[in-house]
Parts: sequence; C-alpha cells; structure tokens
Amino acid sequence: MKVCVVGLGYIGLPTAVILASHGCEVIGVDISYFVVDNLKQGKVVIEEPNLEFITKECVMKGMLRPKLEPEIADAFIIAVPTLFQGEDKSCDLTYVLNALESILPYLRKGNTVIIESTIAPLSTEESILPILEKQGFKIGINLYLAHCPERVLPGRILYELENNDRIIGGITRECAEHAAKVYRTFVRGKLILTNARTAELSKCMENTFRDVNIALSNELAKICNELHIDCMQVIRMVNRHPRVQMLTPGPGVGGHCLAIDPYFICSKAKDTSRLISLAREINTSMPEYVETQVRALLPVASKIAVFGLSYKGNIDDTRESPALEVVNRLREGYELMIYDPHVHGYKTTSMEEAVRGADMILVLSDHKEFATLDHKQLVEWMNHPVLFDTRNFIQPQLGSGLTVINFGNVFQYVKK
Ligand code: SAJ
Repeated sequence: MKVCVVGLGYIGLPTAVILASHGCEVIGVDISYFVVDNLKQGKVVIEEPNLEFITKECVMKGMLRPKLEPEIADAFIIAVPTLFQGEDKSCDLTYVLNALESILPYLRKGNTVIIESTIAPLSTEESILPILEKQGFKIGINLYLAHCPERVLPGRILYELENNDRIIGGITRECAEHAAKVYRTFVRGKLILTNARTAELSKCMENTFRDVNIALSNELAKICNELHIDCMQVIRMVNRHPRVQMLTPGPGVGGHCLAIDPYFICSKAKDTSRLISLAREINTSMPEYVETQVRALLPVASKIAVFGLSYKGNIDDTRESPALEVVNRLREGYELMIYDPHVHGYKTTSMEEAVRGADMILVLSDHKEFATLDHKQLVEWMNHPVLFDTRNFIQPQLGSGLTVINFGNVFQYVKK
C-alpha cells in the first residue's frame, strides 16, 4: 500500500515511520523545507525515544520519502495542527484545509482520505466533505473519507501508535472499512469502527475528561490552602479508595491537547458545556495562583531559579506551557534565571548558574532530573534555601537544609 502522510510533526512523522516500517511505501510531506531537508539526512527535530533511529533506517532504505509536495497514492493521511481561534476558541481548520487542498490534484477514484488532526465535532461532514464532493467524488462510493484521531503520549508515541485501540470514524460504513485497512497494517490494538462525528467528539472528550479531572485537583489545592489542609495528603487518602483516582494539581494545563480540545466542544455546544468551560477557567487560573503564592513566600525583589519551561515532564515541548505564563508574570519584581535540561531555544542557563545566589528554586515542570537533585549542593549555592515545587513530586532530603514547599504545605510558609 502506498500512503501519503501530510504533516510531519509529533504525530505525522511517527505515523509515517511506523507505516513504512510495516511495509508500506510512504511519502512524507511537509511545508517546511527545514523539516524535509533534515529528514532526507535522517535527522529528526522532535525529542521522542527511538524516532530518529527508525526514521533514518526508513529513509535510507527508501521506504519513507520526505517531500515538499504530495504524490499519487492509495491513501492520504492529514496530521497537521489545529489551533483555536477567536473569542470562543473554536477550531481553526486552516492548516487542515490547506493540507487537503494540497492533495486534491493527486486524488484518484478508490482513494482513502483520513484526517488524524483533532477537529471539532461535525468538522469532517461540514468542512471537509464538501470540498471533496466539489471535485466530483462520491464519498463512500469512489472516495472514502474518515476521521481517525490518535491518542498517543509524547515519550511513548511509537509504542502507543501500535498498541492503543484506534477509533475509525467513517462518513459511511464503507469509508470506515477502507480507513481500517490502512491501520490494519500496523495497529495491534482494536480498530473501533464508528461514524465521523462520534470519532471527533470521542477524541475531544478523552482530553476534556482529563482536563476536568485536573481542574478538580487544582480546585482542591486552592480549597486546602484556605482551610490549611495538605491537599497532597487528601489526594493520597482519596486515592486509597478502590475506585477513585484523583489527578495531581499543578501550575496549569499545557500542551496542544488538553489546553485546546475542550474549547472545540464548547464552541459547538456553548450553553450546554458549562462544566467543561468552568474546568478550563480553573486550569487557566493556576499560573496566577502560583504567582500569588510566590509573591507571598518571597515578598521582596529577589532572584528566582526557574526549573522547567516545558508543559510537562521529560519532554521539550513548550506549547501552551503554563510555565511560560508564570515566568511572564514573575518578570515583574524578580530576577529570573531559567534552567530546563530538555528545552532549547529559550534563554536558559546551567543549573549552577541559575541556582547560585538564588532566593528560591521554582519548579514548574516535572522532569525526572528534578526528583534526584542533591539538595545539600543546592543549599551551598543558594542565598535562601527554599524550593517551591508546583508539580508536587519532589521529596525533601532530611538534614539537607533545603526547605521543600509544595501545594500541600504552602499555607504553612506564606508570610501572614
Ligand atoms: N497535568 C496536570 N496534572 C495531572 C496530569 C497532567 O496538571 O495529573 C498537566 C500536565 O502537566 C500538562 C497537561 O496537564 O501540562 C497535559 O498533560 P497530559 O499528561 O494529559 O499529556 P498530553 O497533553 O501530552 O497528552 C494527552 C493524552 N490524553 C489523555 O491522557 C486523555 C494523550 O493520550 C493524548 O494523545 C494527547 O493528550 C493528545 O494528543 O490529544
């Protein structure tokens, strides 16, 4: 099978590579000359375990051909970003529609077109189907259209692409069947056939479910701060219940998914999506909450060593990262030095340079490196030995002299 994958980012490239490594002839298309040129040399700009190794193998063996424009193929997969737009943060399909336009000249009868990008419910029928019908195709008869969202976790993308169940949302049953043929080449999980709008809403709801649950934990952190109760202790107690699993409060919700997908639902059911909207409000309030706690802990102008800019631990992705908002808020009144072992392209320093003379270490990403810091060494470097862990995962080291504050005990340290 020959597959043309349009969009070689966090999802498109691993998808192209996994199809190629399972015997498909794959054309990988991107609008970025930089991305295509790097890929031709087997170089990958995304931090994802094993991706560069497998990509290089597929490109060198000619199974994956990186190009700037599409080719005739049996199936076309569009995996480009979808952003939100305007006041209601509705789904911006610009990149998807541009990618669709780019494949139109290469479409032939019998082809399958798959949208993997996360899109608002009803988008496939309302925005994509008409463009293909305008070309004279009869969807479900001589062209097959489906929405097949991914659900992979950065850091485990290749494993999850192969092993997660996959929702196959066809405009018609035949569309779903044809799209399933593509995924049958590599998916070991179950292929769940449904219609396009169910697939669209399911994908958005998966992330919305998580966003709402994170909001509950974030609201608990604020309640506990008011009542002088350790929220982390409460969560540990609650999670001893055999059927309850509360998530961890943090400085906010970032990434290209949870911070965006809930708005796609709200924009389609404004008056009904009240809980979803409120959860977004709670999560987007957390950077300000962190700022308030920092200013209460450190009322005078001081030097803060910020640990972590990425939207979550052990990755280099800063898209919608709450850490960026916290840093912008704290620039007023504090000298900030930023250390992040995973993120490049920002003005960051070494750990020692950031910590020397610091009055606080402010942890904003849960990188694994931060769980094994030598607290005694940090105290030697610091002016004031305090670490504020907004990710609530760093354990104090007894006798180190470093005070470790988190959402659970911050009320004990805030100056009255
Ligand atoms: N977060 C918390 N507390 C938690 C868990 C997460 O504050 O207990 C924060 C993270 O720090 C991060 C944000 O939420 O800022 C999102 O983190 P995430 O762990 O949900 O990771 P994502 O956004 O990279 O991946 C999610 C996953 N969706 C679900 O777990 C339902 C992934 O499976 C999806 O494929 C991905 O969104 C996506 O691409 O849609």
